[in-house]
Amino acid sequence: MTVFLVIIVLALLAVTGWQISKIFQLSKRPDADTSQVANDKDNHLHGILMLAFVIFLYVITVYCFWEYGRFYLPEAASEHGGEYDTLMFISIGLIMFVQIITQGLLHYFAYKYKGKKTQKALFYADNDKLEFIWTIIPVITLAGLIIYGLFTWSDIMNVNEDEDPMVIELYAYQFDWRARYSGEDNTLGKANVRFIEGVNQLGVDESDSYGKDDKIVTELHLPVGQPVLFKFRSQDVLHSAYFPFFRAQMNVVPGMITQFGFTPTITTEEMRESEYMVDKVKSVNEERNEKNEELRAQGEPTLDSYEFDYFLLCNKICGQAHYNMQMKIIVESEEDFNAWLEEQPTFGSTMEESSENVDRPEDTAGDGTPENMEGNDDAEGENETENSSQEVDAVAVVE
Ligand SMILES: [Cu+2]
Repeated sequence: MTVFLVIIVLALLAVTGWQISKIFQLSKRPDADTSQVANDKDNHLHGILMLAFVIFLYVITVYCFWEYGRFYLPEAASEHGGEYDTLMFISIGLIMFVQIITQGLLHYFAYKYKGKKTQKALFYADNDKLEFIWTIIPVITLAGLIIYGLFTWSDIMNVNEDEDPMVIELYAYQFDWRARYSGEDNTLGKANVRFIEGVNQLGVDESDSYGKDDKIVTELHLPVGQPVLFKFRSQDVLHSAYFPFFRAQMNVVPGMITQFGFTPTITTEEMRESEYMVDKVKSVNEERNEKNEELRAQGEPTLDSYEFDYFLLCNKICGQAHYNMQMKIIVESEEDFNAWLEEQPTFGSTMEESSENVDRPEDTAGDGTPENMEGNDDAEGENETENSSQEVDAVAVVE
């Protein structure tokens, strides 16, 4: 309704403006120039406006770089990140250089050769030499850029199997991530959404021996300096795994496995101590403190102070809670990583535990009547207990 009213008001304003301009035209002196054809004065004004517009464009460009340049990401935290940044800076630099010159010339010529009564346009059919120059220069430049881009692309995308990368599956679903480490054998067990049941949230094939030692976790830990190969799988819709600090992104497509490999080079701790991050964290916390004063005055709960962490984000709008689809990434030393991984339960042990719980309903049901349950052959009762115990486990994994 409000939108409808706003549209009506805008339409009425437009009609008013049009009527006012008509009144101005009627009130002009009879000897004034009412011709629809632009005269020298109009052309001069348009020429000046063309110049003013390009100056405005340049000023706003410089201002944006100055003001928002600080939002650019810091040094890449992965091995290939530097290559990626160089490719991007060279491309942006080249585009900016050509853009500034051609845009400036375009507007300057519009001003310089503005229409004049005394001036007649020259008929000039073509010039082979000029056409050759303005074709061959972009062709060479673009071909160079594309070839350089292709080499960088294949450098980044081709995973060097000789480096023996650690294989990790990243599993996306509305609206969260899970990571599955491939265990001692560095081979992921087969998986399929059809196997999703109870605690087996990722649908790992229980009959595949490679899957027994897989470890499913809610937080991604990576050892610094170790090549990692990610295999992406989606449960439902199209997602996109986005690691901005590592300059990596890959679509996560239902029904197929996509992959991307990189080597993290900066630990979470090192990134926290970097000059860039210290400044950023400080400014975020200053803002939060200001906000907290307001919140305190209103008697509302205050915000926690911010600490930097790497995150895996979803970069495809995949549904209502897409904005909140993220998983913490911790890059740490190999010893810390190994100690952490050691503590995580394997898929095999999780499944065993869950089936044990199903076999012994008294453990989870806790109603103190195991004798009654044991003596009860009613299939319905059994199923009920099975479902409830699986639910308890499923919740434990999700949390
Ligand atoms: Cu998503």
